[in-house]
Amino acid sequence: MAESSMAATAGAKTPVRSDKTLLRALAGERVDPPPAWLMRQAGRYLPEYRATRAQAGDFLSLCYNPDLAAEVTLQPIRRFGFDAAILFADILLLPQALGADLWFVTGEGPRLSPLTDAAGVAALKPTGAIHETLNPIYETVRILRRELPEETTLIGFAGAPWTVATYMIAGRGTPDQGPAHALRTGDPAAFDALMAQLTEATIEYLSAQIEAGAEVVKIFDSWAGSLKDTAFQRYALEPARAITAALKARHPGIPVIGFPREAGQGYVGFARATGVDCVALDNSVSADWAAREVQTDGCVQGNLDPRHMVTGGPALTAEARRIVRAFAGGPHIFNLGHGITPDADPENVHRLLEAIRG
Ligand code: 1CP
Repeated sequence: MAESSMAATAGAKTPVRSDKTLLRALAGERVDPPPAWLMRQAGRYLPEYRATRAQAGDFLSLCYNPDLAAEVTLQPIRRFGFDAAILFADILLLPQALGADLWFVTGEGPRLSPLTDAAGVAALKPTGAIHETLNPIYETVRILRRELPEETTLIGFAGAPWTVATYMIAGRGTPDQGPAHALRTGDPAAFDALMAQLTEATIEYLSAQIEAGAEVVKIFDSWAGSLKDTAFQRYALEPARAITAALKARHPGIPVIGFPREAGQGYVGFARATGVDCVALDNSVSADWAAREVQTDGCVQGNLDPRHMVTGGPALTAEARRIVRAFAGGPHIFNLGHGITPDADPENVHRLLEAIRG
């Protein structure tokens, strides 16, 4: 109640005040202990996830089944009591909604029909058609808003246009994003047309998630690190800026987390240049450096090496506490630097939360 009345009087620029720790950190407040969640917190390291995935049949059927997708989103909340839940879906559902064929090869990863030229871009469905495919995802969001504990924040997400384009162009994950770089330099008009449509479609997709009940959205640019200098500005910064501006114009106060993974020096000034409320950091940068160079602009998220969730022991506790201390001077959301891996030990998640929360 208090939350909605404050929202009504807060005005367009002021973030909604809330008792939710994650929203407070995103609004620029230093929260002690910091709110915590983990990328890929619903996943194969949890036996209950593997059971629900088997019930769904395969990964994509799980994504498009709102009851089961909501169930796997809730599993790590029940088991660990994280401060946030992230919608269970995948960044590659958007290309599928735009007409790409998509399937997952067990043990290898995603496959899509490759998009190699201007004709391929022109053959994509119009942006307005995406909701036909993505409606079940919005239903998952609605179920989650009903079922999540009051103190848990619901995060929606999408891939950033560059990262999504790398999969669409190659038709699969690649070590160096070579095919996408080749199209970017070889046929810039086709590449720019693809980026423009992905930017527009991402705005529509995230906006629909927000309308369904997502309280924060995160933009995953997993391959931002392979863009340098002007290419980074044009294809990582600029789309993040355009998406953030459009979402905030439509949904005043909606917090946005940007994750330009492995951007290195590109993390500096990223929040100012794009308008995101929080920059998520991978574990290749030091927390002390990021506290000085990035957190000075606002909230940061990160950045424990996911290997600690496999190896555990005193190093896990020491490293988690070191990160909490490094970021203790400003707003911080605790997370890993990348997703938790299938070989992680769920007991180590309990140990991690103990280390953070004391
Ligand atoms: O169960 C399984 O076998 C499938 C494994 C899996 C899972 C659990 C995939 C396949 N996607 C997901 C869920 C997922 N993907 C979420 C759900 C929410 C959560 O974090 O719990 C999110 C946010 C993603 C985002 C995603 N998908 C990214 C960006 C983040 C990152 O990891 O860098 C990327 C690049 C993908 C593509 C993708 N989907 C799945 C795989 C194996 C991959 C990566 C392929 C590659 O390595 O190139």
